[in-house]
Parts: sequence; structure tokens; C-alpha cells
Amino acid sequence: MDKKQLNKAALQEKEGISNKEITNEQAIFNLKKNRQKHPSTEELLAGIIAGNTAALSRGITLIESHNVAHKVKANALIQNCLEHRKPSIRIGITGVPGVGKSTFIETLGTYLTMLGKKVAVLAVDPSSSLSKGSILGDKTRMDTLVKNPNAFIRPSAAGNALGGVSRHTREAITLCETAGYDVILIETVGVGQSETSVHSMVDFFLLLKLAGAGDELQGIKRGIIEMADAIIINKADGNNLTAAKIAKVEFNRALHFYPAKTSGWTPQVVLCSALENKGIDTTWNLISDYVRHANKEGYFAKKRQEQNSFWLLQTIENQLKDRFFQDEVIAKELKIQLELIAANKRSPFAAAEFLLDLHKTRV
Ligand SMILES: Nc1nc2c(ncn2[C@@H]2O[C@H](COP(=O)(O)OP(=O)(O)OP(=O)(O)O)[C@@H](O)[C@H]2O)c(=O)[nH]1
Ligand SMILES: [Mg+2]
Repeated sequence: MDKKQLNKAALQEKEGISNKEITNEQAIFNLKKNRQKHPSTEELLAGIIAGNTAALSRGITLIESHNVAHKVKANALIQNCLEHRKPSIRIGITGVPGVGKSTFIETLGTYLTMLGKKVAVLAVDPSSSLSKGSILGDKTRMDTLVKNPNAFIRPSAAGNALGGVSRHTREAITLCETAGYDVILIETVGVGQSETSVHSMVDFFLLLKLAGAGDELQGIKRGIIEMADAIIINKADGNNLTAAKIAKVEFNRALHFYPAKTSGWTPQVVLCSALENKGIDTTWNLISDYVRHANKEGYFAKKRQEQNSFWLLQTIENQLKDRFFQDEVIAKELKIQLELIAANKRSPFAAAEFLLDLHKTRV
């Protein structure tokens, strides 16, 4: 009897479970038993399909790894997950630091689990690393959700390249859907390109705002408002409530000046207090209305397809760049060409052409 069969037999004996159930259960058993060992792709896949959070976490760690062997494994895992994905709603949540994104996710996530849903939270933060910055704060602000058995919270490690972070997040979504999470919430802080990337991987995009502060103060770019399917005015509580009500009227008026969405959906403004659990149900009803609307129009699936095409092209672009800049010969020659340009001995275009031709000979 090999080790796998031994594990299977031990588990069967311990749990008294049938042969049919054994594959996934066995995988989880193996994962728990061999915590130090690297699980095989099959074990990870079976664990993820069974909704095991340890397997899901390890799967995400694998896709975030820069190790070449891990990348091969990660690609196989993602490929195998595709056909096992369950339907989900992907929601992006953005807003300036401190607007209350994490608190909002904590309240909305808890509400959704009370409706019987499984909720996964992924945080994209290009400005912080796992050990410092707001991500650690996020963990503490999702105190209740973190302990909820129907919730899974995963901060994304900040990579050097934003493209990397986004790609990992998108792949993490696939793993969460395979694990049976109905709602995927993606938190991103309004910095750099992160909202644009998150917008292109979600079905519904929520912008959290504060009343009484101008757009400039809130660091909100016009493009972000255009991307939003709903604007949530958070912290509509206590002394802030009156200002929040005024802001709602103003936003509703302002939204008329934005071009109509291709989905045919009219963005809505909702008052919310994440802290006092107000407006959370209204927000969810709104999202559900959107999903119904988008499904009826065939837009829901169409948008996901368009996003897939976008990510294919994006990935090619990123990988071509990576391959080019990681090539040692190119790196050396690039230095020389930069010096030639600085000395006015070569034009940037001629240098680019030279380097691209050189690269062509090396692939
Ligand atoms: N009064 C009030 N305070 C809130 C509300 N939501 C969040 N806060 C407070 O605002 C502060 C920031 O909340 P977070 O949820 O961490 O904000 P965030 O947008 O996730 O912040 P970053 O992750 O740093 O970008 C905390 O002190 C929260 O308690 C709310 O609805 N009302
Ligand atoms: Mg946060």
C-alpha cells in the first residue's frame, strides 16, 4: 500500500466515510497531515473544490510565487479550476484611505453570510506590503468576518509591478469561485492604476465617498466616478448625517452629466453607515437588481468575456515586457544604448529598433 492509500484507509477508518466522498476528504486529510510538505496540484485542486480554506490559501500562495517551478504548478492548478468554478458575483470596492472600505466589507460580508452566502475578500493594495501598511490594519478591521466560517479573507501581497498584483488577484478569484464562494469582494485603495485594474475584473464596482469633502480632497479622479455602478456615501451617521443627505442629492445631480453606461444601468447613490450597519441591505438589494438587469440583457456574461479578452492581451503585453527586460544580453545592451542616446550618438527610436531586433534573434 502506498502513502496515499494508507492515508485514505486511515481516514476512512477514522471518519467512516464512503469511497465516493474520499477523494476530496482524502486531499484535505493529506493537506492537514503534511502541512510542511508541498501538496500536489491534484491535492490542492481537490481541497479547493471541497471548499477547504487551507487548500485555498496554499493555492493562492502558489499563484503569488515567483518561483519558476511554482508558476508551472500554479498554471496547471488554475487551468484545472476553470471547469469547477461556481457562479459568483464579483464586487470591487474602492475609495480613499480611511473612507471605511474595510469596515464596509466587514458589515456587508457579515450580512451576506447571514443570508447564507459564502464570502471571499481579496485586498489589493499596491502601496503596502504584507508586513506593514494598511493591510495589517485591514485584518484588525475585519475582526468579526475573519472568524466567520463562511468567510475567507486574503490580503494580496504587494508586488513590484501592479500588473502582477492584478493578475494574482484575478487568479485568486478563480480559486475562490472553485471553492464555492458566492460573493467575491475586492478592496482596493484609490492609488495609481489599481482601481482601473480591479474594475476590469469585477461585475459591479462600488465607490465609497465621504460627505462634505470635495473630490480633490478625496483624491478621486473623474474616471473613477465614471467606472462606478454605485456611489456609497459612507459614515452617514451622527453629526455627519445631514451633510451626507446633501451629498446624496448633489451626487445624483452630478451623475446626470456622465455618459450613459453600455450596460444600460443607471448608477445609484446610497447613504450608508458601515459602523452602524445602515444602508447595507439597500446596497445589497441594489447589487442584486443590477445582476438581474445585467443577466436579462445578456450583459453579465458579455462583460466577463470582454474582461477575459482584456486580460489575455494585458498578460501578453506584460509577459513580452518581462521577457525583454529580464534578458541579460538585452539588459547589457540597453545600458550601452542609453549611453549612446545620452551622448547624442543615437536616436531613441533607432536604439529601440536595434534592441527589439536583437531580442527577436534571442527568442
Ligand atoms: N462614523 C463612522 N466611522 C466609520 C464608518 N466606517 C468606518 N469608519 C471608521 O473610519 C476609520 C477607517 O476605516 P477603514 O474601514 O479602515 O477604512 P479603509 O477605507 O479600509 O482604510 P484603508 O484600508 O487604510 O484605505 C476607522 O476608524 C473606522 O472605524 C462609518 O460608517 N461611520
Ligand atoms: Mg482598508
